[in-house]
Order: sequence, then structure tokens, then C-alpha cells
Amino acid sequence: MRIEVERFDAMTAFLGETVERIVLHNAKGVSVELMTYGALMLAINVPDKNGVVENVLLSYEHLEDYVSNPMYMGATIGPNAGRLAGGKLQIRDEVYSLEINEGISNLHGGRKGFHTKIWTMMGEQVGTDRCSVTLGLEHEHLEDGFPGNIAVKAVFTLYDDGKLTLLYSAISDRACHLNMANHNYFNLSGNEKTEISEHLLMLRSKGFYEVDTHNLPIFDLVSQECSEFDFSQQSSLMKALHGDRGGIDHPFVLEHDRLSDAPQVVYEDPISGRRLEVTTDQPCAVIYTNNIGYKHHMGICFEMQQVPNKVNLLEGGEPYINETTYRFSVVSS
Ligand code: FUC
Repeated sequence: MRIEVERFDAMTAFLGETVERIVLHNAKGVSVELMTYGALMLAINVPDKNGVVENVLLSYEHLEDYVSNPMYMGATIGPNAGRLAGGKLQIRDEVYSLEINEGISNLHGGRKGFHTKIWTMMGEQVGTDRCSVTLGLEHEHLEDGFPGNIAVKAVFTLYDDGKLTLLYSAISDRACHLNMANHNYFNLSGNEKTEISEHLLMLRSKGFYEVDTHNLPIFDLVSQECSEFDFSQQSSLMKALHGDRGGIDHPFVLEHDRLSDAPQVVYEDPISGRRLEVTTDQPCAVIYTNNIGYKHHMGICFEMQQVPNKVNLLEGGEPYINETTYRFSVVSS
């Protein structure tokens, strides 16, 4: 296990402030590339069924695009993952004004959310079977409209067996809203060789919420069975991408068994043989298949979070925890 840390000169030049690039390596050739700007994953390099190591994350061709990052590519999202309608956040008797950066909503914390902050390197650890890096961020009360002086941490841990855990934790000095998520777009073909329509997906979900014309959830749970989003059994993404809705951009309510840590998501590319299992402690996955424009249907996001368009109240002094595990393997054909 090994960690490389260096000044990321190109991003430092774009932003005029020091950005670091960090690479976690395991002994099996898996590596995870991160940067302190946006606490963002630039690449996850994993072997295919023939042992060929390639990147399974979408990325911009031009590094400069990470500065405004319109797709939120790879980033840590906060204080608000997903949409909060109306530009107002009410916490008890206090009403806070938020930036409306999409339609009638605050999306992903606004244009200056956590994805555009330079996080601080707080520590790195190398053990025999794992290595990890901790990034930190101090959100100031009313920064971008959101209440609370919030100390946020993101710990990325890569294990020798191909497991990657992402642990977000935070503590605020007063009642606030906090809903975080990671915005990786996964494409298991490796280095974006194909679109994802032939990738297979299995979801352990109680159902999903339809969305209205503003992409806001309609809180009436629809069962995935008998819909074009039926992934109760492993099934190709084709019908969802080419069906009436033109792709997925919906919150799925996840199953959580007390007695098992079975993954809520199993995602597989039959051609490369790469498989990803995702397990989370979050109640909801906003699943997004990048349905318009640049890199259309080239990746899928599993944004593990609280249900969007609801205040996720975090009391002063109360710990916030959001932990997701990504387990990479290959399926033998
Ligand atoms: C997701 C979606 C959106 C969006 C964005 C980049 O979370 O819910 O519709 O466009 O990410």
C-alpha cells in the first residue's frame, strides 16, 4: 500500500491557490486519484478480466473544466445534495435564503458548493492492508446561504482486496441542513470505451420517486417491478436509457437489512468483466445516467444521500455520518 501526494500544478495554476493531487495505491494495481479541489475523485484504476488496469470514472478531456465542473464530475457534494425547491431553507423559526442555480431549486449546494472548495489535507495513513487520506473543510455559517459552522471530513480508504470506502463526517455548531453525496460517474468498460447501455444493474430498492418537470421528487413510492426501471433482477440499462424517460435521474429508496451487508447496487460490464458493488448507510440513491449533452449515457452516478428536497436536520453537536463502500472485482466468464 502506498500514497503519493504532490502539488497539482495545472489545477493550482487555474485556481491561483495550491491544490494537491493524491494517489492511493494497493498492491494489486488498483489506484484511486483524488484532488483537494472539490474532494474529488479524478480516476479509479482497476483491472478487467484479463488484468488490464483502466480508469472506470468519467473525466473531462480538459482539466480546466473541473474548475466550474458543470457535471459535478467525481466531486463531493454539499451542503445540499440534490435539489431544494424555492431557494428558502427553513430550520425551526429561521428561514435562510439559498442560491437558485437550476430552475426553481438550489442544486448541489449552488454554484459554489463543496465541489468548488479547496479541501485541506488532514492526514494520511498507510497500513499493511489499507491506505487512507483525510480531507477537511470548514463551512462558515451562512457561507453560500447555508447555516452552521460545519467541520466536514472526507476519508478515502483503499484496501488491498479492491474495496474503497468513502466516509463523510461532520459536526456543526448549530442546527443546520446537511446532505452530502459523491458524484462519480462509473463506466466499467475502462477508459470510457463504450457507453453504458449494455452494463448490467441490480438494485436492492423499495422503489423510486417519479420526478416533476423541475426534477423534484413526487413523494409517492413507485415499485421498480413492471417499470422500465426494474432492476430487482440483474438487467441491462438499455430499457432505462432508451425508454420513455430517456434515462434515469430519480431517487431510489434503498433496502437496508440489519443482518446483512449485502450491497444495494451491483453494477457489471459483461465485456470487461468488471463488477462494482456499492453498499451504503444512506437511505436513498439518486441514480443519474447523464441524460443530455456532453458524454451522454457514458456513465452512471449512484449518489448515496438522504431523500432530496427535504431538510436533513443536523442539530448542533450531533455527528453526521455518511459511509459508502465500493467493492471492485471481476466476473469470470
Ligand atoms: C444529478 C441530477 C441532476 C443533474 C446533476 C448533474 O444529481 O439529479 O439532474 O443534472 O446531477
